[in-house]
Amino acid sequence: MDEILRVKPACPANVLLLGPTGAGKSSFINSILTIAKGRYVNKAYTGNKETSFTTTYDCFMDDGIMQHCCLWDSMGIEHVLIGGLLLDDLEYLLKGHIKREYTFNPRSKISENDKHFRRQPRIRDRIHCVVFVLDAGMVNEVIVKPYMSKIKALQDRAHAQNIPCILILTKIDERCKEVRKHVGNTFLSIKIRDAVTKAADMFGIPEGNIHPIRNCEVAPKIDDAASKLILMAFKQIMYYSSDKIEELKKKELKKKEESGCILS
Ligand SMILES: Nc1nc2c(ncn2[C@@H]2O[C@H](COP(=O)(O)OP(=O)(O)OP(=O)(O)O)[C@@H](O)[C@H]2O)c(=O)[nH]1
Ligand SMILES: [Mg+2]
Repeated sequence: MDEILRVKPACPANVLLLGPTGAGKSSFINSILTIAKGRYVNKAYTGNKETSFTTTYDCFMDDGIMQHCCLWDSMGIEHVLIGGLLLDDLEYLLKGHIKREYTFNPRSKISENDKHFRRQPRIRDRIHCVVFVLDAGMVNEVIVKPYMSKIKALQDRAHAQNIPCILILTKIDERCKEVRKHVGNTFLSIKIRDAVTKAADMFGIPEGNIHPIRNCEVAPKIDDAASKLILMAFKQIMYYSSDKIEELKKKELKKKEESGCILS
């Protein structure tokens, strides 16, 4: 937690959570808020529905470890062609065009005349890190296949803008019974190691950027082993976001110098 507190980006880090419906995006936000507060928090509504439970774009901030971060909860990805988060909306999200409280329409992208559309986003409005959230039990070619093309396309959009991507594998307690008994067994579990290796292969994300976690809300007590895994992921999210903000600031400064707006 001390290391996270030492990360002080030039503006709050905007972190966008993406992933299939029911993967645990909203639960991950609640987990970080829970650890930050030291008690259970349930601000980002979670639940199980066939279509996305979260339909409104919302941002979560807090004090402590969350003081320099906004976690953005978005609508889930669905494997059907029309449904869930649209690629066009994602493009706008990444560039910071969509304001808080926009309700996604899975049939059509946001209109540029919508009151939630920001015409000229600044660096502080852009997304600085993308976090893909996937159920560890889904890391299996057959199950994840219908989602693959959509997830890859989302990844491509983030890569095109050079936005760092991290992958969170949730529900490790359901993937391995030894982990269910004690989350401290995570790095001893062959099943979890296999899920991480497979995910790295399938999505082309380095293993160091993949974090197996168990969300807090599923246990009767907040436990240290589960919190540590979540904090490790969050620390990397903060480091990467901070680097991205620095890069954007440098680029903006260079542009201003080149256009003669300021003396170099
Ligand atoms: N066992 C277990 N259940 C989890 C975990 N994380 C989330 N869940 C459960 O999975 C269900 C879906 O979680 P959400 O956080 O609502 O998922 P989401 O990705 O926000 O889903 P949408 O908003 O529908 O896109 C909830 O019932 C959670 O309690 C976990 O680590 N382990
Ligand atoms: Mg949700």
